[in-house]
Amino acid sequence: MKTDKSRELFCRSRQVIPGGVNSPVRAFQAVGGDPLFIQRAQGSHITDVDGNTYLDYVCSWGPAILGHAHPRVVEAVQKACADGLSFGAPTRREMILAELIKEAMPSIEKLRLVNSGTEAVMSAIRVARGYTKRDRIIKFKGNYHGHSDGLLVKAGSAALTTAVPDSAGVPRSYTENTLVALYNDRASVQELMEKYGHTVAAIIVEPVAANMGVVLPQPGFLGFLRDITREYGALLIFDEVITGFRLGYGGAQEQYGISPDLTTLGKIIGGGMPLAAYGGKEEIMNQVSPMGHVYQAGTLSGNPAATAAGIATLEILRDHPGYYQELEEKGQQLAQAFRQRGEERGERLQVNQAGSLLCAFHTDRPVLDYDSAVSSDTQEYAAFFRYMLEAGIYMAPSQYEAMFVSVAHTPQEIQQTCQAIREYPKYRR
Ligand code: HOZ
Repeated sequence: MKTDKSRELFCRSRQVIPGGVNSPVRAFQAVGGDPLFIQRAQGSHITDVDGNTYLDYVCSWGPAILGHAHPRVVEAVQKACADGLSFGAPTRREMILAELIKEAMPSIEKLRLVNSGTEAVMSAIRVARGYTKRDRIIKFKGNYHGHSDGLLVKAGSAALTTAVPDSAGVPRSYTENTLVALYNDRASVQELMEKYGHTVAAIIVEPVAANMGVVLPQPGFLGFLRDITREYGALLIFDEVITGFRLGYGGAQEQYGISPDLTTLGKIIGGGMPLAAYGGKEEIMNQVSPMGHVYQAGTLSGNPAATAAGIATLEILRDHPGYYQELEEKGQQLAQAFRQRGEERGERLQVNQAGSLLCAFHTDRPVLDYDSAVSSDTQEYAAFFRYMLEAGIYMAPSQYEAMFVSVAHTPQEIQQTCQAIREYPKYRR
């Protein structure tokens, strides 16, 4: 496989962009080799600048649930662009997208559109603090909520593989109100709440963790968080940037039957464009300026092209409820292929899957939390990643990300992937 052009662009990029990338995981540091520079993507495939085409399981890290460049989404964006790219004034599309989101997630009575998941979470936390008049928050070790200062504490995603779970450049005073509990460990939450509960503004959680690989909530864990936050008058924030509109049209909150006070969304709601949102109970969201005293603003918030992509994507998903069953089946088939390989070859493999999100960890410990996730043999993952790439299949370039499946992956492509997974020869470079 020729990758000369990617390599050349990577060399040039490194001269002007730190590490040659605009988001660390893209640099392939966790798997070795140089990143592929992508020329275009269509449906379930991406093509690099050297002309190599791959079956894509990164799916832009989640947004491409319909596959890349869905014709209806592209057409909606083109139409919006022709009318102007940004106005910094209200539009009909913003309202329609907000209505669609509210309809899908009854816990969201009002919402604000922003540009990225990081911004959505940062704003939701500010609202929680403004509403409760409390400063502390609790997050979970290995959960990732974007790169705002107060949340870069024991974070997941590339913060995990680049060894900066606590980033330099974040003053200690910015994180002293961030308490860290253990995912799926009620006792650790209970302990913090007993000590600090009446000063805790919110507990924020990825309802299905998808930034330390995929880790499912244990039965009752999310319900426990709902109860304990109510008990102490704190808010429960579901970070559904990844799970929203992916686990089902109503997100993880619908799947697990839990109604959070605030929700953050991103990825799918922008249909591939930079768009995110935070929302929740009306009384809480009415704290946001200009109604209330919690300030949050943005020149490109509710951008016309991004909202057009989001509306088209959500309308397609809403009108095809069967897609979610198909995605679940595809996820199960891929998970089963990993399990079969593990059993047949006596390999240490733990497979976690929730709908179209999945991850195979190279460890013999069931993966329920951060510590079990990092017991995974990342060199083994790196070898598997390179093998899959050679087989024309593009996986996340890190053990600690999810494998994303889209509506565009055909049954044949899933079978082809399952075969490649099963046939993975155990080798190391
Ligand atoms: N935080 C994202 C993965 N969980 C990274 C996205 C990107 O590099 O595009």
